[in-house]
Amino acid sequence: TSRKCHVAYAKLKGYISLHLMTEETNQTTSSGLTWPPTLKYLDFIYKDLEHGGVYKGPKECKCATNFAIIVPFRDREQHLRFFLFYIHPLLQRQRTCYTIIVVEQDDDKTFNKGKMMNSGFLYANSIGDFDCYIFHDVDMIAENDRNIYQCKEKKVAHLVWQMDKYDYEIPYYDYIGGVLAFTKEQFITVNGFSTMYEGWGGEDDDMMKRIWAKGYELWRPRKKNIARFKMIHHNHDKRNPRIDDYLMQDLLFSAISRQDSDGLNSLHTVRTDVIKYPSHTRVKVRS
Ligand code: UD2
Ligand code: MN
Repeated sequence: TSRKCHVAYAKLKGYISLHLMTEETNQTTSSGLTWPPTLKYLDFIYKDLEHGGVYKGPKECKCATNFAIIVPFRDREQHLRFFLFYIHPLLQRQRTCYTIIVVEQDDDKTFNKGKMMNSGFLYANSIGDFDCYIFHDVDMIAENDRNIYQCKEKKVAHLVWQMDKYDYEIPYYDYIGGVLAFTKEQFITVNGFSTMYEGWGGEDDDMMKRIWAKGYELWRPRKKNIARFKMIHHNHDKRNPRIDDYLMQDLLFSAISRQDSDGLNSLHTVRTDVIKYPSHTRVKVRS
């Protein structure tokens, strides 16, 4: 099958109605299934994938692109179950090949999202050659499958524009939370995410400064209602307290001067385990 397959845009569903589907949790559906599906059941649904959440494309053609979907994770099993239920069919409808890599912080320290994402990038790099690395919050569910998951050669792609949490308005222009797509060259050039943000907040604003400092611009799907996401409702996580405001200001103030020494090249995490489930690869990392 040398024919390259490209997304059949017209066949994409557009809106996927999500409202009820992600609010009513731990229900048992009429057919007796737990909702959201258990990880065990998800492994059954995706049993035909190559283990580790690897999709190599439809039979009739060869994928034009191969993506690493990198998900920072800890203590969010229910969100992960929703995420895995929705992301596989969406990417397959978009005719792209991919590997789902869930990077789980494997210690009791404050959550460090930057370190988990950088570790995910290094792991992905060690197992294959990807055209695009998509850093994806576990609780973000695309509402419109015409939001093509993609990287851009010259710009960093931010695939979120409207979110239910903000009444589908954009919070502020240079907001880049949720789902961010880099080519390998872009991510290495910005030296990944800062590893200094222990806890909630700041690492994405820091990344915006890094992107600009290295001469990249941001790209977003412009058409209204394409880059629509639902963030599954959640409270703050116990082990991810908000970073002290003064520390966050200091870190953001020194973001550019620190960029070339704080990130991919200063990551001292330890990979403690890699488990290949049918639905995803779980990479455990001590921060
Ligand atoms: C916003 C941003 C997020 C990040 C965060 C500040 C959006 C859509 N997202 O998300 O990108 O910048 O602010 O840090 O604007 N996580 C875990 N376990 C934890 C804590 C976090 O798995 O205990 C992961 C998970 O993938 C989660 C992500 O980190 O989706 C971001 O954390 P959040 O969802 O608590 O933060 P939120 O929704 O304010
Ligand atoms: Mn969230």
